[in-house]
Amino acid sequence: MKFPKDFLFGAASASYQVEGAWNEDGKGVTNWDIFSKIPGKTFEGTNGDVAVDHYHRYKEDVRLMAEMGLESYRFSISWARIIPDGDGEINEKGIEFYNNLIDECLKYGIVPFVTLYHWDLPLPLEEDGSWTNKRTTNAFAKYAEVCFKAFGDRVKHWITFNETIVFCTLGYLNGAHPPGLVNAHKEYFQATHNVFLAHALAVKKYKELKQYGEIGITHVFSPAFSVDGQEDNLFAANHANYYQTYWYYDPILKGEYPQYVLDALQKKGLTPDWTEEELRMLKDTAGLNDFMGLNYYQPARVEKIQGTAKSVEISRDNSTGRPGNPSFDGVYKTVMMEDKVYTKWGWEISAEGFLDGLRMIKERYGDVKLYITENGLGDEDPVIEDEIMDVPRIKYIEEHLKAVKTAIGEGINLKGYYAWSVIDLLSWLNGYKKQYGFIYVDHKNNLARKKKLSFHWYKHIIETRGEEL
Ligand code: BGP
Repeated sequence: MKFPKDFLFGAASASYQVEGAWNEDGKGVTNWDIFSKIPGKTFEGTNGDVAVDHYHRYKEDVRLMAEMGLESYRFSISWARIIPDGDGEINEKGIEFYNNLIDECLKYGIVPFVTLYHWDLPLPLEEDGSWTNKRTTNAFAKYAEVCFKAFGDRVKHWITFNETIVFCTLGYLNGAHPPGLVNAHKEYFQATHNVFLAHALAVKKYKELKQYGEIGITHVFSPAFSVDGQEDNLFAANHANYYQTYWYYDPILKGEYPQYVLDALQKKGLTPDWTEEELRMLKDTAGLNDFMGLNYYQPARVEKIQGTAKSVEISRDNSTGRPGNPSFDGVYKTVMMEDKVYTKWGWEISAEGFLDGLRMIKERYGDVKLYITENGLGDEDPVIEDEIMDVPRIKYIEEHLKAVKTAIGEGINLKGYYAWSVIDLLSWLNGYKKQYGFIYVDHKNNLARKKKLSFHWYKHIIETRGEEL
């Protein structure tokens, strides 16, 4: 079987992780420009000031993507390039950069798939309460509208937010992302609600503009499975799915929050401040959302914590996705299992978990259109006689594409696959050491680009539309 003709083979990046040019052409300062420079916050103090200089080298990068046969490029817009202070004046130079990038993609027939928010927030908004303040929600709606009007004639695929769970968990519970708060439970839930509301406002605006493209959101997809058949662990896995998946997907796809979580929040006094009007807004826009983007790296293997364990403060080292952390409410923890396979960074490799998770999504949300907006292997790539022999990455993507194929065969409505990442880039907490790209960046040689083995492999997969998978 070949992948259907309308299925997009793509790859992804995010502004802060690739662009660099952090203070050029009128760009405003962002939360990450500041946070990454606080000692101890990032791996070996790395930051995105230069990143892989995509801002200046986008033409070369897009040409390489075209050579690879890439059908679609998922990238994010840096809000602070468009509106430097978050909700004030528009910076024409920022508009110009993304116009150029979009046009460069279109020149080669590469479909731009644009994320509006991949974590870099203009500093004035960050300093005014970040996502706990509805000022940020409203500012986002305005920024989204500016982008729709500037780019919507050519961009027909929009993602409002990337992985709300990650920037909220790491920002408000673990202290590992801005604003760097720890165990701020109330703020955490408030921030998630304000993001869902911002998403709804943007979706509504997009539909009003009648640009006839599609808009959705991207969430982490980390389905939870019990470590065994024991009742308390099965309970824990279900509990984890409610907090880690349904809390994030339900307001978008069903237009309401899961009652199971709402009840617990009410008991604990953690219910976000919201109005009837806001809740109605979620309800009214749920049907307008066109798709759900899923970023899948690994499933969660879950075990019930016995007794009255308390949630603990989690350091940066424990915030990099490796299992072993307790849930914020002390109900369960994620664990590593002996019979599973893990990457060098302790992330489980499981295409089966991917497929089972997709089935779970279909069961709960029906026929919703899905894109895999990220999936890939973080590794230290072997270099043999000057060639980057990233065979483990090829294996990883191969297995996961096979799962996608099986899922499509089962009637799951999957319309595209975006490998993370198109090019080696800055990992938020792992610096440049953890590589994901099809294109290698030589940090010892003026950031020169080089094709990896996986580049040629992915090109072949795209050319043959995955027939051999
Ligand atoms: C996702 C993010 C990406 C990217 C990826 C890999 O959560 O959306 O931006 O960072 O994870 O993560 P890491 O670099 O930590 O391995």
